Amino acid sequence: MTDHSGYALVKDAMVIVEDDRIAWAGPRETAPDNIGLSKGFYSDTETFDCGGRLITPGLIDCHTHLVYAGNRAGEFEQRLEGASYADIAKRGGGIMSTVSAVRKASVDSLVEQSAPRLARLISEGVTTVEIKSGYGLDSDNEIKMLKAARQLGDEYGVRVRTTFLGAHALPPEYANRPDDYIDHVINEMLPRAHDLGLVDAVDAFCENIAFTAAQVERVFEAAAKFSIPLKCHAEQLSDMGGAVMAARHRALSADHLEYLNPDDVPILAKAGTVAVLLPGAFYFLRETKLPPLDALRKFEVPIAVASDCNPGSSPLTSLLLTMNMACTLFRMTPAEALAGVTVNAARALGLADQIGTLQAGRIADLVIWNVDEPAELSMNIGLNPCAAVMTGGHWRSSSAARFTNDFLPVPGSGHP
Ligand code: DI6
Ligand code: FE
Repeated sequence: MTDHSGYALVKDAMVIVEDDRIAWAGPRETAPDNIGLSKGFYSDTETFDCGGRLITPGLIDCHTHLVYAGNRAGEFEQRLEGASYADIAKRGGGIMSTVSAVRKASVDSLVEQSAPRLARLISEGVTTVEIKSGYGLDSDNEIKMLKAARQLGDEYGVRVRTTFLGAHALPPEYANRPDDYIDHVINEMLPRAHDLGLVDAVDAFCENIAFTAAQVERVFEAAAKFSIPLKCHAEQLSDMGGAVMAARHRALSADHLEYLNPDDVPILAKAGTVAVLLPGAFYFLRETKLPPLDALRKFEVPIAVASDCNPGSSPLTSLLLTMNMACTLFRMTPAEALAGVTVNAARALGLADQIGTLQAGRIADLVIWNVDEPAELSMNIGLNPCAAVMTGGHWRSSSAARFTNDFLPVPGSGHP
């Protein structure tokens, strides 16, 4: 007998959608017969029999750098010959090589080059994607990236949250002057991007190959003046104290965390900061130090899981494969992995009251899966059992048409 307790799974369930929202969800036999009646809800509604298939919230990829130009296949080869990710960065490759490619690209070219990555994610039931800037490293180019991210969301009918990551790496114009660059981020880049309404959150790379916790803290103080929510790349390659500093600033999330000291975990718990784990980067960089999973569980820090889709450390465009990696590499349970790409990912984006659960009042983003058990979503490597996707109360027709194998959401029986 499979234990489904961790999933809050409801057998023989019904979801009632009204406009763009879930009006009710629960066991079919207890479905209210009066919901929406005042609006003639049942007279003009369509019903769909999902044939007993699993329904989950739309998946949320809460940490990506999927807008970029070019590729870093050469670095992949160099690493296979023994160079480390940090060595390559110190030689001016790594993030800086993508910066050169992005600076040469137009918004349209960025959209065109990034679209296949987004399409691949959404083919697996992703309905919300966070996309960071961070490969422009000056105002115009960071803004260009954020515009490309928003345009992708509009074109693909997926909710895109844009994060300003100006403090991702030190651009060549500011070589050996990191504090001057931070001044520029604070005084010029962030205010301009914010004025254009392009910044949903602010992130920074706190790392020995990037910025210190004190430098990142200055960016966070500037963001706080605009009331912009915070996120932090912390403790990926070394323990720089970024996660604790981020928690002190009540950041939505601290991301990566392989080198987080377990003794610091209670500080994240107290702040309500989500731990976003990125097993794709752990895998691709052949990291061996595991994030402090036991301490995160013990202190009940919400754990999200994301692709970190980027050209250097995680060229990963599958959230289902990311869930598999979270289980196989981090020993997370399949139920934790599913929570990591739904309810906890929503928290990491500050959207927990809108998306991430199948619950009355939430936006009707949901996925119907051709699986018997929810653990299959994390177990399979490369199979895509996504049968149909609804975003904001609408069936995603392109997805249903393009990616369905044996199920199409056509009106059927099941009227209450
Ligand atoms: N950590 C990461 O894993 C990505 N950025 C970051 O701060 C990697 C970005 C890249 O290598 O292009
Ligand atoms: Fe990242």
